[in-house]
Amino acid sequence: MNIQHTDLIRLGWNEWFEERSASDAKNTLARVVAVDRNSVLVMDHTGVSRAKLSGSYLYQHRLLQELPCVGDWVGVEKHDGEEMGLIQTLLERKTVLRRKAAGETSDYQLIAANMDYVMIVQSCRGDFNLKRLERYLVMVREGGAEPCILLAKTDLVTPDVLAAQVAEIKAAGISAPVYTLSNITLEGVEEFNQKLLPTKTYCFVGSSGVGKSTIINQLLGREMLLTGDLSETGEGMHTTVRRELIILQQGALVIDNPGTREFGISGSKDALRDSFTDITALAASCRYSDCSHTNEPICAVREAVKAGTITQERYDNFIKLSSESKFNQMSYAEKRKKDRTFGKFIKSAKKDLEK
Ligand SMILES: Nc1nc2c(ncn2[C@@H]2O[C@H](COP(=O)(O)OP(=O)(O)OP(=O)(O)O)[C@@H](O)[C@H]2O)c(=O)[nH]1
Ligand SMILES: [Mg+2]
Ligand SMILES: [Zn+2]
Repeated sequence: MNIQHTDLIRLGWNEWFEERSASDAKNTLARVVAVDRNSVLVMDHTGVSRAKLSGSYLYQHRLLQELPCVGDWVGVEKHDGEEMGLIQTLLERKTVLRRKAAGETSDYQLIAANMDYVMIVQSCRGDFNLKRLERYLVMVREGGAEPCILLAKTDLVTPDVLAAQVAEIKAAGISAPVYTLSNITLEGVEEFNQKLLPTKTYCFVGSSGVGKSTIINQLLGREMLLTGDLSETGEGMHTTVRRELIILQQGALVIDNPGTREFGISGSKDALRDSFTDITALAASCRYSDCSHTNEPICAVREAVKAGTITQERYDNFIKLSSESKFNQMSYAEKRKKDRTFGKFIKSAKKDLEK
């Protein structure tokens, strides 16, 4: 495969995008580095500039998830002498990180796009939570990126506590790599830094105050992102207010995120299967191939819970996530139906215009 846009490789461009991008002489390819209220900050081979959505783009794309988000590749039309570029196209996304939009809608809010890895950050003290970790893992896999787990603030716990947390992750059957580090003692920072590969994009997620921005500043070797001082209670406060994509000196691209309080899981069966490999392996021995592992006779999963091979907690979490996942699939189907109706509406509206 021949990559024509070699000057974009350092921004994360690769063969996957090259294969899917139509040659388009009018527009310049650029990557979205931040989305602000009235404009989008984009980076291309010449540097950073501002752009806004063109009228025709807005006309054609009405769904929340069709709006550019951090990490997206867009086609920008630039006119000489004009400060603002016009975003005309949005390239297909390789991966996404998304959550259900607030309220009753089946719309999704995109957190970021086209990341290769998602760093799920938890603080060893006060924040470590296996269930939340599993929720994140499902969400990451669903969006197509690779998850990594980062336990931060290791200076706040004893080595025993840290070892127990790592062991708990492994015992839960989670196969994602686990890194540990402290921004105070710097233990683990260099090892972590070396794992980050040039031209790959890493999105950092996790509760507020766990140290995401501090870690990224550490990797940058300077203070660029605002970090928060802990409140009296030791609870984190929201410091990062916008998502942004930053290129590290060593070439990796990182996306910082404001801490997330709750994540609606937008799960698929596949993503769930990947996160509960032990349960899905057992499911093959259930009597019914579509066993829900709740009330069917001869269920290998419930047998395993009874025998203690799978903890009650893990089982409960699996059942909860799979029912949420079913719910979301349903609303996704509904949304598709709505989309089609809306598409027809747009088509007929255009025809009317042409008359
Ligand atoms: N003890 C200790 N404190 C840390 C460590 N890393 C960060 N902190 C402190 O934790 C607080 C929150 O750190 P941030 O980096 O702002 O956390 P964040 O995850 O970016 O938070 P949001 O932007 O709100 O999502 C700051 O006061 C940091 O100084 C660490 O390794 N050890
Ligand atoms: Mg932050
Ligand atoms: Zn079963």
